[in-house]
Amino acid sequence: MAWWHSAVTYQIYPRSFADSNGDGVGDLRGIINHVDHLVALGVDVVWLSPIYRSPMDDNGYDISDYCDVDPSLGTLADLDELIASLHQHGMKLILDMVINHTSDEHPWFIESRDPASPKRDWYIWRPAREAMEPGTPGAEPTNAGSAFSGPGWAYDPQSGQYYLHLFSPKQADLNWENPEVRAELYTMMRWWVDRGVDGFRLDVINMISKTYPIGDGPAGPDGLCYQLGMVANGPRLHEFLAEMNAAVGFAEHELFIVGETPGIDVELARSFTDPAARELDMVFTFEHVEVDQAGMKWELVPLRLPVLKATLAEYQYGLEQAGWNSLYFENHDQPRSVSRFGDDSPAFRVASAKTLATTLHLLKGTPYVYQGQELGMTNAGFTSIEQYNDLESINFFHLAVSLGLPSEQLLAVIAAKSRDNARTPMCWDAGVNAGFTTGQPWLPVNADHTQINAAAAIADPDSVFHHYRKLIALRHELAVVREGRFELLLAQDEALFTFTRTLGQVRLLVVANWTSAAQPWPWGLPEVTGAELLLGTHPVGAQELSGWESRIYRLA
Ligand code: TEU
Repeated sequence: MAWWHSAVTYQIYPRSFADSNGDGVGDLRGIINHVDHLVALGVDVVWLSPIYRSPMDDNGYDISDYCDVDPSLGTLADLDELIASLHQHGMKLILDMVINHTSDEHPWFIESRDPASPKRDWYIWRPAREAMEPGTPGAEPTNAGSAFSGPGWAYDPQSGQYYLHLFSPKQADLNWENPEVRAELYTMMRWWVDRGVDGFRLDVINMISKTYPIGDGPAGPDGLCYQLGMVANGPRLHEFLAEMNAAVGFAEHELFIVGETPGIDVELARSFTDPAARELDMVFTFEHVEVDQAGMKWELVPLRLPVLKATLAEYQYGLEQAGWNSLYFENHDQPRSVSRFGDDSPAFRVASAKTLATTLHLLKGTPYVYQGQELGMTNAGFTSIEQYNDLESINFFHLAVSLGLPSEQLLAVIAAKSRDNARTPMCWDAGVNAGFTTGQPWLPVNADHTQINAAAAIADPDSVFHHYRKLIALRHELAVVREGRFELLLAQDEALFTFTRTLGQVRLLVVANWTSAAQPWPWGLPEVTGAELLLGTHPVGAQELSGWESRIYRLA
């Protein structure tokens, strides 16, 4: 059994975790100062969102130097100290590796802009669309759209051609068809392994192999094709992943490797994470975080629990024989789950945050806790576009306004789904700026930090924090939680999420009420008389479940 089968991972978004020098931006020293919080929670692996030198167009997912730390976040020495501190406490650290694209300020790209440069072919350059004046609207080589709205090609007057950028124009896609590019990236990744890093989260890794020739696709309202899948999951993906695994020594060094793979299905997930393939250990899939949208993320639809259950169950069953799941409801790209899937009203915030955690952490796979999730932090509640920092949200707003959509409606949708909901500063206490900084925070602190903060949660034995601590301890103690076979029950129930986990003679039953209304104890569940209640959110009384109540039983 791989070591990460019993691990729980904690994701840190460095800009928003803790600021140690009062400049309003979180930093590595701030993380070092709070390692005790991670120890108290009991997590095993820390995933750091990008800390490399970057113009911060996309908050670090636009790297200009892979082998240095951005001065706004600290120094290489700080990172060494953090790695040493985590290792000293028995924890591991994985870095976020963004190798589908670099910043347009990376020396490689700057060189590549010269058509005669040996690095020209390190990126994806194309001439303007036939018979079109380069640099004019519509002259882009294809109608590929960027994930951040607008064309996915940018014109470079210096070389008279366009380069591909599936994200912002300041994130130029690398040409992985070029073996020099791959070799250089593997060398860089080995450099980090030699420095003590225990693994990587690989950003949009299923986009490194493009499907060529890149052509026009079905046009959206602005004439562009936003189906990234058109370009992703190319024919050489497995080859590149296996090559990277061998070249960097993923399996050899038992590194923790999780790939972010938007737009894949369960078959692809199994093919990437089957240990026999020696490609990835696990992947982040997106189907379960797209159940409350129709097509694009901004087209909201009400969550139907049977749909979410079916999606999660498909991956539980699909990766039972081979492969391994990543379990998450939150990260730096998703809104806060208690506001999205739960009920963040004062009456139900704590119970729903706990019950979302119970449901996720008792599934089979490696759970991810995103900073603040262990406190039940809520969405930001921004009301004007000026409050946002995230280019995905801002660009979408302006595109939609230009297409005639009313800004109030747009602000409501963005308030619900924006990535900035996850990026507001971590709330450490009820003080000024929630103890995040002594300066002016780069993003507003949640107004409800006076109630929702780490100090209050740790002081309250019945808090969301201590519920997470108990769930993490259950995974460490019980093999059935780590390895038990999953079975969904009452699949069509609109209110309850119930399932069992079985390993040998040991069987667990999880019953979770995903509504704010009390629900009668359902028919058809295994008998709980004589069962041991391992963890519950409410005092167990009547044959009913209170709003957002959940229970974990070890059946007799
Ligand atoms: O995200 C890729 C990705 O799938 C996201 O764009 C996602 O679809 C979107 O944010 C949902 O709102 C990764 C990183 O996690 C993200 O932070 C980066 O912006 C992006 O890649 C480019 O590096």
